[in-house]
Amino acid sequence: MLGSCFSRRKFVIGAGTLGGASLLCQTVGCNRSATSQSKDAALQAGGPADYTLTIAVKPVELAPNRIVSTTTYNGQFPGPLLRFKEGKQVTIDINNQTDTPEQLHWHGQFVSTDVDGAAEEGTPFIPPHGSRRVTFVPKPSGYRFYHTHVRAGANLSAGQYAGLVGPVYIEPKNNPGNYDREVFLTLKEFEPAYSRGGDMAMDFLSPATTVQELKDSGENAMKASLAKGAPHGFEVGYESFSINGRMLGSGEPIRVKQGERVLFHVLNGSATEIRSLALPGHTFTVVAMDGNPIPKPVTVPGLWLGTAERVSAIVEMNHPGIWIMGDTANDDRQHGMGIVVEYAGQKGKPQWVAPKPFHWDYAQFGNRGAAVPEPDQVFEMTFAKQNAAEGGFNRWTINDVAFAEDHMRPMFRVKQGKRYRLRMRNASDDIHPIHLHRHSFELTRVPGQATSGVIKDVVMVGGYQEVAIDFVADNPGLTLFHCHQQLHMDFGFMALFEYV
Ligand SMILES: [Cu+2]
Repeated sequence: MLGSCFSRRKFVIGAGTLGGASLLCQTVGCNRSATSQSKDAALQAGGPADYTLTIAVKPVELAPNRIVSTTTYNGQFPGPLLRFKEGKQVTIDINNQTDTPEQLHWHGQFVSTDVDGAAEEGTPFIPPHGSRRVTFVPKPSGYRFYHTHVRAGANLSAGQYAGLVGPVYIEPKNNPGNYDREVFLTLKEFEPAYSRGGDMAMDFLSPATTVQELKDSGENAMKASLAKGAPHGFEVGYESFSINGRMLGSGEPIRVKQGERVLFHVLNGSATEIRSLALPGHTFTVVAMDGNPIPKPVTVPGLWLGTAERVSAIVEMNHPGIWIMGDTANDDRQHGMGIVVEYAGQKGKPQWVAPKPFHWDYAQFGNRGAAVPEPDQVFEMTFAKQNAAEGGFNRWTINDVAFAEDHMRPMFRVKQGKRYRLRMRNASDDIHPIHLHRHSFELTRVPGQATSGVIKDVVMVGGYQEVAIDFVADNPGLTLFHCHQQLHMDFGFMALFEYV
């Protein structure tokens, strides 16, 4: 056991690029036998795996004249759709044909720390030119996904800037779905580059209620930094935009028939961006968020998704034509963020009609104002930005602590079976899609209003806004909490929960 831990530690230090991992043995202890357990599991499972995922650099044809080289699963983007059955154990071999250690994170699933795919929790790396076999029981049912979970830092070809994203669907034991067919859409940008300012949508979250104290604090910090002559911290922009790895107009259209009810499973697979999606003349009836059914279906004019969020929505095909389903941001759509929806028997050029601006109010999907159980404990969290503080990158803090190699110690302690509330206060002007590993949470307060019944694993916390989420500590082991925006998580925006 000690041997495996030491060798992993040595290997991690040798790899050099993985922030936070080298202190793992010291901070979380060497008495776990994760590596040897996984080997045992491989031996016991024997025989071939149910699935094999191979990580390798491959060309991806976004359009006939736009072929990018990026790291993929099985040479394709997105990675293959994995359809699991809830409660039926699966064995997956993950091969890493790259020169760097990898982590494959099973986003939204209640798995163990050995399988989850986060070095910060103690998951062993998939070594360069090596492989790892994982075995787990998929749950909960619904729309999940898998993606890489390594620090990219300043390397725009690493982490989720690459093509390491793929959808998972866990079939429920009973499927009550009232639809004719399913279509999976993964939204993802390619060819990233740094910039000094963003053009990220900011004003779509509703209501726009902000907290003056947070605003004062964030604005004062920014003013002080700029007064000292600091530039704005780096942001990331992209050259190419795609749905299912094809730029608008380059891939096969979605072919539909009038009257069909199509269930779209939409994933924002971006490393850093927030996306919108609209289909002219049609509405979306949202039935699940992050794979979890909402209390009752809600019809909206379009969707907004923070990084790593998923929405499952039924579109009734009742407006024949050839349409562009795409991002409402003209520039992003014109650079590829869209897909053609083609009704049978219709001809002509795909049409885009800009929708009226629509807002995104999480509370509309829940039970407005309904009571939720009182938590056993409330954790207060304040998120803050230190402008351009780390080599030109913004540094991010939770309660004034930036997660880093020397700050790997768990910040929050939970007891199994207890219910916790995270009161998240954003003292920055950026939107943060916040993610909790290995657990789901319930939205209990979104800006200005109480809510219940919406179960998610990512939620956007708007600039200077406050959001509360509740979760039950029901999956022991170190649990990572972080902003899913790669530039934020890589520069401090993480914390660990430990079970005590
Ligand atoms: Cu963030």
